[in-house]
Amino acid sequence: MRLERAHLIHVDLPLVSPFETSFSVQTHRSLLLLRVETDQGVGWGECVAMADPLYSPEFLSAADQVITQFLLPRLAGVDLTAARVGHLLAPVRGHRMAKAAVEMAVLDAELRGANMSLAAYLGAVHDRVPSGVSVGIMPKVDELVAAVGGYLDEGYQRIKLKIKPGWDVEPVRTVRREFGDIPLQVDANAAYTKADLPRLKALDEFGLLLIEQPLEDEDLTEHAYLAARLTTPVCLDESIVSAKSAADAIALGACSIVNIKAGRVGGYLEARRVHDVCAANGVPVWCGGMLETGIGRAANMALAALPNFRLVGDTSASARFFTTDIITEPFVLQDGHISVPTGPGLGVEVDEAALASVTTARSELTFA
Ligand code: OSB
Ligand code: MG
Repeated sequence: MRLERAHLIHVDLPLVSPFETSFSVQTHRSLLLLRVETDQGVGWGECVAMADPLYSPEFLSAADQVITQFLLPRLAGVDLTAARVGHLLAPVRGHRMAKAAVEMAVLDAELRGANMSLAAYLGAVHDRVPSGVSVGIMPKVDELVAAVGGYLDEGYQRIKLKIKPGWDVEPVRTVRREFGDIPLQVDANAAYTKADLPRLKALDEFGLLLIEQPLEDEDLTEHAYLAARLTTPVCLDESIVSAKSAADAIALGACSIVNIKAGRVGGYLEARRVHDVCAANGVPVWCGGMLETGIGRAANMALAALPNFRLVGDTSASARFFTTDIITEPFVLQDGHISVPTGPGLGVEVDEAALASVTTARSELTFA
């Protein structure tokens, strides 16, 4: 397969409601889509970086630059397969979310040409995945209770509460009191330090499924310290950037569960390697989310259908974040589950006219 042309498409979509985490309040999702044209057809990728470098060091305008200047030129004039992309891009350090978008677009083009679904290519064993939801920090606990109640009514099978110092024990206690023994977990996005052990220990009494990324990305030793002292299992998100870092974190005792986001680890192929390393160590994984459009959501459903995705993920319906997923047909909740696409490649069709209506910037690159 030969790369002929690429389009970088910046999009802005309003969110159905503000999404607050320990690091930001989002009212809309700015995102970057990548459309590649090859001699075998078109492929789509989505870059999960956010507008600002607050969740991870990557951010959208930097992703555009690194894809344009350093990543796509390395694929030009090469006999391309998705499996070769990682090696071709390896000399460029970091920028995993940008690399993941490139690999995803190549994968989509290749698999469409081969008439194979991403789920089949990755080794999926389920045709639908259970759906969980990540619930943001709210101005008042009452509003949180109303939001959680709404999601449970819709059929979501697991609730994740975003926490930060000052918004932790109280909201968790209230949600437990209101909704009883629901599958419940929390995500701190690195907002605590080792000195917060007593505060985090106070969450133990609520029987949470896990606590996600309490400490800084690089604090593996500190996570191990915490994990040895909490009864709530520690799960890592930001800290896990590769299969190697997953192996290291497990060996250190820094976590007993891993959140897999393909963008964070450099692509769906590395995500599968993270899955395999965790499976080999008896560590269950679940699929994280980054407020994806239907393009990224489609790929996440395929990934989440692998056998070691034993916990419910942030695999929500499109309507969790967007009124209309005007990029692709929306992913909908049926009986608390979402169907894994079966069509070739990502298995979704991009509505290019609708996409044009939300595009804020677009550039085109041509390759010889
Ligand atoms: O830490 O999991 C996270 C969204 C943006 C950045 C980081 C995170 C999140 C979420 C998941 O919590 C949201 C989703 O369902 O896409
Ligand atoms: Mg997280």
